[in-house]
Amino acid sequence: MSDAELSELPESHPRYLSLRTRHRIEEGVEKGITSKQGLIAEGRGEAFDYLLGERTLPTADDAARAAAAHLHLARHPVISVNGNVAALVPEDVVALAEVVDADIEVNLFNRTDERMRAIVEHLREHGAEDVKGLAGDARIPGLDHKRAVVDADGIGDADVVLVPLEDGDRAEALAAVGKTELVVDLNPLSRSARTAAVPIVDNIVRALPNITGHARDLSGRSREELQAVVDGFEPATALEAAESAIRGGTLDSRAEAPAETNGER
Ligand code: PTJ
Repeated sequence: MSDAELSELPESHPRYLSLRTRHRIEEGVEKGITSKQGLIAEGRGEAFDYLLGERTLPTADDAARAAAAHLHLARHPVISVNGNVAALVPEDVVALAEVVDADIEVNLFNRTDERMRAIVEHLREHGAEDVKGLAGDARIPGLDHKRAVVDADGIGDADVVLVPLEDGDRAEALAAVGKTELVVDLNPLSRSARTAAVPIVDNIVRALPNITGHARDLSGRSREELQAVVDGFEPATALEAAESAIRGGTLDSRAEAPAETNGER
């Protein structure tokens, strides 16, 4: 879809948001930010989102709040950015990093120098000041060469990492070295979602602003209050709720209003 076609599409069109999201991914591929595999990943995500009713489940909202509490409690939080995340939500990544004082690091499944540089530049254009990932001077053990590359003073040093749309192997490898993983993935059956301390089964375009909304709301709370939010979240319950919404959803339930959240939409 071209820019002109998108600008002519009324916002009332039932697939407006989905088409706008696709358009961002298409643009990402054209700019050399998103990989071709990213197009396939987006299609898969879209199918899950359709079955979820393109809404934030109450349990996904709880997960977003727990993720925000984890990010506030962290010694060194890092938001990992891949080609899909950079294309879809660059301004939301920058906003969240600012609220929770996190580093932003580009970390790619299909790592090339050109894509790394294009994504760093794209994030800078959207307001990021310091973007990590280019140093690539540390390795996550247990992964093949390129997927293992991280910055020693970024993901290498992080205690909490937000990894949206991660591939399962790397999610497992990060968890194996003791990092707390906050995962955004529309597939509740994926290994990344199942490995995560906090699986947020929601579309990244809704989840990131929602985490930021919760993070703003939780700013200034005591460590005890934040810990209570973390302790009150049950990953297994959130995964079960998402799976059951996907398997049992009907067109009627999909038409229900989205869950009330503290996030900005
Ligand atoms: O930019 P790179 O090189 O790091 O590559 C990124 C992709 C996403 C291509 C790579 O990590 C990959 O191949 O991932 P997978 O294994 O296809 O997993 C992507 C997961 O993200 C799937 O479970 C999708 O359902 C999910 N997903 C796709 N789009 C969204 C999503 N989850 C949340 N929001 C989305 N918009």
